[in-house]
Amino acid sequence: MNFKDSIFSLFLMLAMFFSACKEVTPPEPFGPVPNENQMRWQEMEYYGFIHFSVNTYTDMSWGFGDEDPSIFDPKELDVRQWARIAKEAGMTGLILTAKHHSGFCLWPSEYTDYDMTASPYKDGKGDIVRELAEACEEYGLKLGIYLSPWDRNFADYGKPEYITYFRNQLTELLTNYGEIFEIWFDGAHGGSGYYGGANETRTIDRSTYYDWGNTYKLVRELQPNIVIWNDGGKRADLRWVGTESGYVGESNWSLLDSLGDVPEDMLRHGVENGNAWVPGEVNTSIRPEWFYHKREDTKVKTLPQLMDTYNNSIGRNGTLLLNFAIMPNGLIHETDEKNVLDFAQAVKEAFDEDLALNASAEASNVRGGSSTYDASKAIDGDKDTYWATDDGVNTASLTITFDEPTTFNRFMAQEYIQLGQRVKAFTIEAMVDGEWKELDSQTTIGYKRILQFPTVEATQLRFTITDSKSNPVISNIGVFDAPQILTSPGIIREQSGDIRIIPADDESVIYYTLDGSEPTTDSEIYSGQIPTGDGKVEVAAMAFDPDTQKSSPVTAESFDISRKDWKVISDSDSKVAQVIDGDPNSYWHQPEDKKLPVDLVIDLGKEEELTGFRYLPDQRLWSSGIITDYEFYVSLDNKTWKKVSQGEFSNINNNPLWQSKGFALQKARYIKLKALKNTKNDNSAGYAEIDVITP
Ligand code: FUL
Repeated sequence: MNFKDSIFSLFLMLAMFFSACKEVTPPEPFGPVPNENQMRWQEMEYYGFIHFSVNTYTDMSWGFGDEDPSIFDPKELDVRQWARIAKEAGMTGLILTAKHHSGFCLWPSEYTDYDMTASPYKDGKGDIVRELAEACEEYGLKLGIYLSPWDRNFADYGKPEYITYFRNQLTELLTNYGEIFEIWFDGAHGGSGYYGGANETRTIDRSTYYDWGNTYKLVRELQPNIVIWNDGGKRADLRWVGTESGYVGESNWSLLDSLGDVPEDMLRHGVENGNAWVPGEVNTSIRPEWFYHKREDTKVKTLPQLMDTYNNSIGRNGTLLLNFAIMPNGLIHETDEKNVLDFAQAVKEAFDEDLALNASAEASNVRGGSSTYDASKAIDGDKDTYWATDDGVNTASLTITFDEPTTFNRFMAQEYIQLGQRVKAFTIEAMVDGEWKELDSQTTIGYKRILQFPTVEATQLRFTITDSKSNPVISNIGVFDAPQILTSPGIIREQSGDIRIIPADDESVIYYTLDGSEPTTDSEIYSGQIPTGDGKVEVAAMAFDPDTQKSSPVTAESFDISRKDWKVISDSDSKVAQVIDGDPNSYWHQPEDKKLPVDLVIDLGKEEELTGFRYLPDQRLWSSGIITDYEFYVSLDNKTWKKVSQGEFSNINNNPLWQSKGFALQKARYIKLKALKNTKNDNSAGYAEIDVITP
């Protein structure tokens, strides 16, 4: 090599050295990004709700505000039990209904007597907010507060005076109990209430009445690290997802751009090009309702239901806020504890071993060719490192190669959302027997996306981003082999009185009992409709997989008298019988020309003794005609009617479940449900089912 050549090689080496050392700049943030409080909150992922108030003692969904505070008497109250269960369940915090719509305060408030000082608990010296703050501290949980803006007790609710009262209470709660991670301003404003004895209906304009701008300012001054949840009035830090059933849309953008009330569809999916970061929180109860009702002891969500909730919330770029309804004695029911801990165990079993961690990864494009942003950063289990592509490269793929053929059935991806939510569409494929097989094709990712699919054995997995708003920035990819969980069957009783059991899959065997006992593999095998006669019947059923010898949780349903001889006589429409056909998914609506109030009259076929009735609204998403205010009548001759119940179906707008109303024993051949008002304040009335309660 001559001198010229050596100089040239030296230059070349130096040039290569400097280019290797050259810092490749990280991607610029794209669009709105989470602030620090939202980021901290997002990483909490899963936390609990506690519903407890005077209406726990009256068996109501909402207190009216006139409940005697002395009924609030939790003899075995132990908030450490709540905190222990939450911690063991893997939760990161607890949000307490410090004041629900009843107005009753779970702390001694300087500004009202309708609080702990009027309760026999600890002779009026109790402070449940303080006790829970201490228990949360002990168990390493964060504390959140639900303070209902609607107060059905306060005499001045509806006037400006209430806003001062509300802010005073807010100040007490956000000053005296340490750090609060989230404040929950419920959007329900039902109208009627006790209001200091006025017993009337008051309407407010929820976008202006609370002067949210100044209320938020106060909140942030008192708790700089807090996140604000508000489902109405004014956009806050977090958004409701438009349902209390435990899921958010499959496409879920953490963005919004509306300032006032947001349409339900946007709540569910966010807004792709929204101008503000407002991520979704999935709030749902472990029981059908938020407050404790003994009748729901057999209705606690089971492991497969909770797993679905997990996949449809945390697995869809949401957080999960799961509610415990405290019993009148002050404790969480043992079934709720068992089911939530079984769920925690199952989540651990499903996601503890990330099969991608021991694999290798290669990407079709790496930002600046730099090792800082290469594919390995997506499978290193470190949330602070990421794989990114060059600016302008919005489609790319990353292939994971396993050391040996690997079985899996779950895929998890996370975007590095500190730089914005970008991915619009992606596909995953597995290399099975030498060929790529598509496993799933989906839309958004966000903070976390989990996909489930039938188990495959594969040597490679390819993750392809097919559309993105900007160059993708992926912080984590996980691959898991989750154990199978069998889903419980559904049970309905048809109008004929026959029982129909609906399996969740084709392979399992269904075992059932009709005497209230737990089914086992010695019980009867279901092979078709079961005739059960006219009386009441208790059915319990489970699915069993003969291959794995695993069984599902038991579904238990109690049915009242059969509706075989019933006939809806207030309308001759051929479809009207859908309201008594036993199928919760069929429905009937009053003809459009009928205005509220409108009656639905049923002939029971013979005289019966009744102690209540039940109403299930149309179960379709965003259905119209959901009745909120009603009157219920009975008659022996379809001429003389007696009103035996009237009132509201409290939380039916957000949670359209079976509504049960009891009354003193009545003899009746005819029943009449009069719909007075619905959730949308228009003239429609719809029904999925009507039933009665007999002694
Ligand atoms: C709803 C309330 O009306 C329910 O009672 C419950 O508190 C739930 C979390 O929010 O809107």
